Amino acid sequence: MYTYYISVGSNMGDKKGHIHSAFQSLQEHEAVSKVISSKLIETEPWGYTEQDTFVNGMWFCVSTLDPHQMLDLIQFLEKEAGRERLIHWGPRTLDLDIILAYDSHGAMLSLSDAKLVVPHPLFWERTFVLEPLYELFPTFTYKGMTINERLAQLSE
Ligand code: PH2
Ligand code: MG
Ligand code: MG
Repeated sequence: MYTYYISVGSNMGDKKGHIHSAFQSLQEHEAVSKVISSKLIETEPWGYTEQDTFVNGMWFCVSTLDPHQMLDLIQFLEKEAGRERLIHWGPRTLDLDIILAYDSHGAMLSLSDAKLVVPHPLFWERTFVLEPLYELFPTFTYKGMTINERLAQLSE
């Protein structure tokens, strides 16, 4: 059994609709026993700023799928939402990123290969990831800092 924190984002078409459909598909998947969503928030584009505002959120998910199997599943859900990979960090109907992963003992997984890097290499820089993560996991600390301390630092 694994637990995941999966960041969700959309800034094209029916943004909340894409997110809700993917949430339902994940919830109905036989290898997924639980999915909890944070609130969805509207955020300004980060990185590549010449694009529409995003709807962002975070999912907590319990599954027997290992990280690479989970990656395959969320990439399938992105495809179902009509995702095309055109511009790096550009507009997308649905983006699902594994932010954190834990094994059945509650140990945080660190992995890095050509397909997948966990924890997500940029999550600690992004308020649109940290705000919804805080809602689901307020006690999380990283590099000796709480999420709230990091958010304060990022807004300086
Ligand atoms: N995703 C990106 C790039 N920039 N900005 C916001 N606000 N939300 C996102 O989900 C986002 C972004 C690449 O994954
Ligand atoms: Mg992303
Ligand atoms: Mg992505």
